[in-house]
Amino acid sequence: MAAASISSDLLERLREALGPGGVLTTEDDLAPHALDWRRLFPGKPAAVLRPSSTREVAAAVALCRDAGVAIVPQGGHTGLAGGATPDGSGSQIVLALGRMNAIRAIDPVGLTLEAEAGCIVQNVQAAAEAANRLFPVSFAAEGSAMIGGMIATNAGGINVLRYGMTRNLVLGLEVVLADGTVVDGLRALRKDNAGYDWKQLFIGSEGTLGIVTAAVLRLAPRPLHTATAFLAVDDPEAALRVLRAAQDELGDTIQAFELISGTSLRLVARHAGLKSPIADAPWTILIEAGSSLSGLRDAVETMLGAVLERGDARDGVLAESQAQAGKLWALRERITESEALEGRSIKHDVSVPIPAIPTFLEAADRALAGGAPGAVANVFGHMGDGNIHYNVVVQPEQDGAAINRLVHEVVGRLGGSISAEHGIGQYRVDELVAHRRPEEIALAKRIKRAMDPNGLLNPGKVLRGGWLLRGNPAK
Ligand code: 2HG
Ligand code: ZN
Repeated sequence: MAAASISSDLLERLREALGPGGVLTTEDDLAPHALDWRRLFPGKPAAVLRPSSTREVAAAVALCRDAGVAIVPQGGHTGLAGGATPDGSGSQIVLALGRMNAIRAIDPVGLTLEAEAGCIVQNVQAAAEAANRLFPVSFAAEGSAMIGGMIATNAGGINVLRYGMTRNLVLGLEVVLADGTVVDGLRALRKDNAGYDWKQLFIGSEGTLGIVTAAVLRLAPRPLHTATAFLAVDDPEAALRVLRAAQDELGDTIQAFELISGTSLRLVARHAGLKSPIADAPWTILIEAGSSLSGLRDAVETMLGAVLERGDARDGVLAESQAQAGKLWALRERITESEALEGRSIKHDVSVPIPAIPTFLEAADRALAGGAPGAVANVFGHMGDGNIHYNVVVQPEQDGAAINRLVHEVVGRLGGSISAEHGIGQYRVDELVAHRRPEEIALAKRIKRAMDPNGLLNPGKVLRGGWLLRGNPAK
């Protein structure tokens, strides 16, 4: 079947540039690329391109630019903000990077790894591990998510507390610009202060400024020992006290500090069949510490003893083995899929200053009880980073936009962010404008105009389109 609204001439040229397997147009071939993981943002690709090299990406981008056709870059499309699916017009081309999946180099002494955009995150972790090093970015979708998407969304995950977001772990970047120019900044340098750090513009820009084709990633030494503890607490205030104790007593060895509500654990029990080792706790905390020095386990045990004795924690278990730690982590990692099986949910990926988390949760619960009776908040997240996933499981008739406003109003009041780690995509485009200062939006538009003057890179994501082609960035 001929692709929808792009010319056969363009298709012909793309086939010449990418080879016959590099251009998909049948409905069956397009279908897997048309829908995001949550099935919230269905689109209609005109075609799907599958380049196998940076040179092919550049050729495809240049051809689309000449034809005035928009491109939507796509990795493992596990994103939660609809950033990687096209709109429904049938006029946008998806550029799927999965064939570019080589790990080009690994340097265990320089602590760097060079990978192409289509590498699965888990494969990069495994390659680092095989060299006895750690690639620290880790999140539930790592088995399908790709390096390009991870960079384009500046992915966070469970180890941000110790290693920072993706932004902190990219040393060098190769990108294809909107006109097809390849910019090769694949430097494996840990210090590089020569001029603008332009790669940061592309990290977290969700494919709206250029297309990431490869990166040099920062590795870390692998902690020889880890200790994983699971604790029950009465409320988020108590969780905050435990965080303080962990900071005081475990110092820089803490690599994850996750807060999990009783509601989340009930969802995981119901849909994934996994049981918490601590029954009926209103809140639980999953802490992981790592170190190459001995004595880590003793330190975690001492910290647990102290918080139990003070009554900050009610109950606690310390994993006896890697297998047990894995079981504790499964309780955390399977929340998202369990929530999806429960029904429709309105997600809020918010951050507030860490000490404000209890206030946020109390105020959001109050707003929800008043404005959306019967809705249940599935609360979990990266408490050590101030990042809470306040996901509201709603009845079909409930108004998602109104719930968004209620929760985000509280976030705004507390000086927080409406997207801590998932990005804006198409999900939060309108809300971004309401939650950033006009000068910030105007600056973002100036950058977009400079990088993508024809508005052909992932249009409608992060910033709504239209203004660019009307010619007035102030609109
Ligand atoms: C996580 O922390 C992910 O597991 C997904 O960021 C969160 O499902 C969500 O809202
Ligand atoms: Zn998260």
